[in-house]
Amino acid sequence: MTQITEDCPGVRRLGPTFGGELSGVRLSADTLAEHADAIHRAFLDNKVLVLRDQQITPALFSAFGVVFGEPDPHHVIAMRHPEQPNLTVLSNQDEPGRKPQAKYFGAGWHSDYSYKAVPAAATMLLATEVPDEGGDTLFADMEAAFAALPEGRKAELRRLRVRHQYRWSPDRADPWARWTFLSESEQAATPEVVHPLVRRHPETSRESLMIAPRVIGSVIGIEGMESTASDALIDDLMRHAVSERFVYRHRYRPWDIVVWDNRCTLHCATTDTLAADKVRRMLRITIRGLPPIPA
Ligand SMILES: O=C(O)CCC(=O)C(=O)O
Ligand SMILES: [Fe+2]
Repeated sequence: MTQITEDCPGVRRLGPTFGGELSGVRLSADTLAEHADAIHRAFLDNKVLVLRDQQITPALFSAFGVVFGEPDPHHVIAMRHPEQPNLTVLSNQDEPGRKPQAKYFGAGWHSDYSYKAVPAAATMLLATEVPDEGGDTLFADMEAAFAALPEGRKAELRRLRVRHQYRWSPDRADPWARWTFLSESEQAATPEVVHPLVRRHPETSRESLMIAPRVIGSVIGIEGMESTASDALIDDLMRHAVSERFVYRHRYRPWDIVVWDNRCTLHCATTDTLAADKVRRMLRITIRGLPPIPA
């Protein structure tokens, strides 16, 4: 059934509580400015916004990113696009100069740059090479997940803060394996930071859970809480947040643009289970946010 979201004409709902496909937009250098407001509004309303069939150049994709704010390229320098410094190139293939782990970038639930003092606002991918199957991205609606909790629980959670540090690693059993993936200066650029567990969105004012799995989501634990209790709380919140009723699975078509709001969603790449002969390449832009606002 095609459902049009009430507040945003031209948008078809994709996921259970969020996710929208915006139609009627063909991006070009001439039309970008004219569409910018509608795109930005649809992004805020839908949290994950999809535009189909946008066969555009890296330069135009880079210009598209600026609609959402100031680009903030990934700290792993080897992943950057050679000509467009704001773009990262994601690939599940062995690419020159890259560590093999880079093929599984983002496999595991997380919110981009949650391990930084200033996390990402939006991230967007342009799907330049898409396998015939697999390589989907999963998204979870962290506003809906928070809203579904009992009031007493919400009040308790609003008082907590979470310790984050960049720990992404394909080795689930060894969170500190990140040190083999990052250079010394990249390590120095990612010290521990503390963020509220419940954050308020700076543009929509809605509350959402800011949590991710402990090892792969760059979360160390709840501030001031003994580790067994902290681990149990985080695992429990994660089970809740990524249950089917809050999750949208995006299956890519070539030249999809997918833009997500890291301030109210989590996402998870599935490239770790994609067969090596299924080629998947994406251009990626991440937009700088603000320090998270406690709810
Ligand atoms: O490749 C994907 O599906 C998502 C990768 C990711 O986590 C990101 O680009 O932030
Ligand atoms: Fe990510």
